[in-house]
Amino acid sequence: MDLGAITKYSALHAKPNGLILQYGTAGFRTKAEHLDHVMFRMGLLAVLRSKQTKSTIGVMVTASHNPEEDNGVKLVDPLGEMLAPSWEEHATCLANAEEQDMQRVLIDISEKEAVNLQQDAFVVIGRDTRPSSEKLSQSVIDGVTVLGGQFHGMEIKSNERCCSFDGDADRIVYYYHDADGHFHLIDGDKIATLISSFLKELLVEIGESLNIGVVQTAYANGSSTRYLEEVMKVPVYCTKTGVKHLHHKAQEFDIGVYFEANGHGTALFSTAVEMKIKQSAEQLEDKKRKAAKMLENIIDLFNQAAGDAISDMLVIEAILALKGLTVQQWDALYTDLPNRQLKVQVADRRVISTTDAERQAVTPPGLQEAINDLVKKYKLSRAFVRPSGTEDVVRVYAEADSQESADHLAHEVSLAVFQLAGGIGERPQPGF
Ligand code: NG1
Ligand code: ZN
Repeated sequence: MDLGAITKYSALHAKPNGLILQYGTAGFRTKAEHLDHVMFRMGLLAVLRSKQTKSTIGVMVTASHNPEEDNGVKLVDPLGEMLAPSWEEHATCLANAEEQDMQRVLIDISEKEAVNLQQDAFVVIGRDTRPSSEKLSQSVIDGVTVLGGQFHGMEIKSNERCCSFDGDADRIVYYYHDADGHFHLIDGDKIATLISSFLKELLVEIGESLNIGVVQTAYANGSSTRYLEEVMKVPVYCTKTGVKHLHHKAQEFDIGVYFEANGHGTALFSTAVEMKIKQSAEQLEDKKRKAAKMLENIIDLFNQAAGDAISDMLVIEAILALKGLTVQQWDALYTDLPNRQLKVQVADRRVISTTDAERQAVTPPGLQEAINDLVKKYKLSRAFVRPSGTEDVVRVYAEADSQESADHLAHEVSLAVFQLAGGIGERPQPGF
């Protein structure tokens, strides 16, 4: 351990006097401006943990759904698990050590945990896109480097296909940056489109007339619904928000594909379908047999863990490879209608009740009429409001033929909610 270098670099990431933080389930989480020293020190700690386990350690810089001015850091053990409890204590000790005690704390941890300092160390660092995250992850890198560890920051090259999971890996989205640096999101709607179209093609090839249906929520982009119904001729159904509602509906079909726009989803196959396909795979000839085998494999992949982002990814990757589709070609299947989602604070969000899979507000009186009148002002427009099930807010969704119109419509609907459903705090302001 080059103690001289550690002291020198540590001074560049100095700890504010008297600040005490505790490593909890979410790691360290507080205002971003208080976290620089914590990041540097967690870089150091990750190297020690990596040397001790002779494995890769993860460091994730994020405050998840906390407000934008917050940030946080969490260490991830080699099997993707939470940091071992004794190391959580070391993390707290190290983060709270005053500058002059840093060296001693580091040596203590190394001795207590019998860390072989000669061992190589490897740390994978992830971060979110909040404004403070780039600089803070650089502080982690400084910590890793000063202890001689190697690290990996993933670079996104233009036009390269990327995908991300959420924290518990039950959501997936794809994305890429084009040559002009524009970000393109391929959401759950496009994923459902790719998967259901492919499954339908296989069924046609095999010659089986099994029914297939796609289940969406009101948040599905209008273009996706139109494409599925009009181009792919796949029936589409809408349910309330929440995977359990989609799952339930999808069980009504031989093959039910369901996705929320935010990437929760999977494909379900009835037992009858599985049997039929397995039989077909044995009996059919050549091309048909190949298609049946393919379908059998896809069913197996989804059945291993329904609703799991890794199965979704494997199926998507297989489909893209088999069809020879680039991510750009997939993205170009249809163009999303510009849309905007907003939140409104109200005294009691239960005053809003809905029907028609949350697309129509029944109460408070007059709200739906107001929304209808606003929607009429724009082209290709649609808007709805619903009380969130997970946050104390009313969610507003609007889409229209241009981003400007979608933004305006969402704002006007927010004002209607504020006025008619007991808004609290500041009136919704235009602009985002
Ligand atoms: P609420 O807060 O009820 O809108 C959100 C998501 C749901 C679902 C749940 C988590 C949106 C608009 N809503 O629900 O789709 O993912 O969280 O289970 O994305
Ligand atoms: Zn999740």
